[in-house]
Amino acid sequence: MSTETTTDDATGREDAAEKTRLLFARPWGFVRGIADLADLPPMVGSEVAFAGRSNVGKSSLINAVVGQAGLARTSDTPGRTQELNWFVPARLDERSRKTERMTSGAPRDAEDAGLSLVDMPGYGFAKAPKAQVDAWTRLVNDYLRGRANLRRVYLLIDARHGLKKVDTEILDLLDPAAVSYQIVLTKADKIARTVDGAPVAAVLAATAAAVRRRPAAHPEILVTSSEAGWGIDRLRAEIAAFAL
Ligand SMILES: Nc1nc2c(ncn2[C@@H]2O[C@H](COP(=O)(O)OP(=O)(O)O)[C@@H](O)[C@H]2O)c(=O)[nH]1
Ligand SMILES: [Mg+2]
Repeated sequence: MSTETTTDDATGREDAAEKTRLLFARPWGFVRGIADLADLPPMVGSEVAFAGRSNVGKSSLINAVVGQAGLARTSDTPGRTQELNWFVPARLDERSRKTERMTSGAPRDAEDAGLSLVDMPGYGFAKAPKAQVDAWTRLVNDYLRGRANLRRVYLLIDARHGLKKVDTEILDLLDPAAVSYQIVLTKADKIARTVDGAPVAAVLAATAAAVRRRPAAHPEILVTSSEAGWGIDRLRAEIAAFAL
């Protein structure tokens, strides 16, 4: 009995690893950017979204996860992307089960993959006019509350700074929306030479303590560096598990 269970577990792990590998071996592409809720794409498959301050590393993390440097546009200029951006993988070739080559017209299909990644507009950039902040809040709030297929929001926090007041305001928005969210520390390479170095451990502990009582927060916090590749495989595996 126990032997059977162990074998099943091992098979399950192998299947999950293969599902992850196949999902991110596909060429991913940008499908849509929206600034208005009226333009939301239909709910197809699961969605996983990346939120965080401008410049925290959202686009870089998406690129690292899909293994495509230029997919989501990264920038040193904060506050440029005021849109929700959708990314989905190319459809699998059913006969060979190999990925199709990405050409500009390659078919991309959230239904086939059962998953879309959403790059959310950054917040917290300095000197934003109130009207822009209000528009951002409305867009994000409506998206968070109206998206039944949104399985997880990864809230990115710069490992150098930890949670700031503006991040806490986002947590206050996420909790009542009842969307499961998880904190991801980014740019860990900027404070330590290893993924579990002492400076990282300190921010990790402080951040975990800050979200402990938050109802929709996933208790575990991920440490990543898109630059060094830290935490990327782990994140891939978690995201692939959401694919339908
Ligand atoms: N050292 C380091 N720099 C990073 C990392 N991730 C992003 N960056 C840099 O931080 C800046 C902002 O990244 P970006 O992904 O555009 O942030 P976004 O505004 O949240 O999408 C860019 O200059 C990136 O090269 C990382 O893991 N390590
Ligand atoms: Mg970005």
